[in-house]
Amino acid sequence: MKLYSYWRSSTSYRLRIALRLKDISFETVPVDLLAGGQNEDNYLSLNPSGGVPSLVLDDGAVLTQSMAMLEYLEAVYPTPSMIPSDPLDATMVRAAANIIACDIHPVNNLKIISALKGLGHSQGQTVTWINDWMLQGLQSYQAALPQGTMFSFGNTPTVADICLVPQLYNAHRWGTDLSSLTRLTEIEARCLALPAFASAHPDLQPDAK
Ligand SMILES: N[C@@H](CCC(=O)N[C@@H](CS)C(=O)NCC(=O)O)C(=O)O
Repeated sequence: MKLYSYWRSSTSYRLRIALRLKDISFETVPVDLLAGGQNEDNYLSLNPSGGVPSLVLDDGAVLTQSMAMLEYLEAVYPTPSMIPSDPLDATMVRAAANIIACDIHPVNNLKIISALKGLGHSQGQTVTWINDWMLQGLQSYQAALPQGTMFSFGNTPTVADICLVPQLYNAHRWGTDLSSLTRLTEIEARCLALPAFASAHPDLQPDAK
């Protein structure tokens, strides 16, 4: 498998964690988002949305959209599981993951921030924008968690944690005030103690700068 990705991309980070958790070997193909690699014709032919990640399977099939890719990996490589088998539990996990994937990430994506700057907003204003959406979404995520679990849901990581840890990486990077979110930072520390999460960290990727 080839994972087209960018070291600091949180959606790419989700895929790296899942692939490592399931012990699936893959090759990293860097796409430099700051140099516009996502908008070059050869990349757009893989992923017409101009975003990373894209996953090219050994038979040449191209998968896009990180949440759909996580579902694919779970279906084809079910062990260890990252989505509970009980439909109600699975829905709770997916709902928390989607707070990050649908409510936080899209409004903070590079192309949105560039568009805000194009409309005349300053760097300071866009950082305030990023942090406002991040805090609001992460507070909702924390409120959605059951009490007393080691990870977001239960005692093993799920797709919710796989979305949470990359989002918290962004939160640290942009200086989001996490003082009201200690449950999340405790879960983050437990996740990062696991080799699959630790080895997926942006700083350890071949294209890290
Ligand atoms: N919903 C897509 C989003 C993909 C996406 O936009 N990824 C970001 C990086 S985290 C990106 O490539 N941004 C490029 C840009 O905004 O130009 C997914 O989950 O895969």
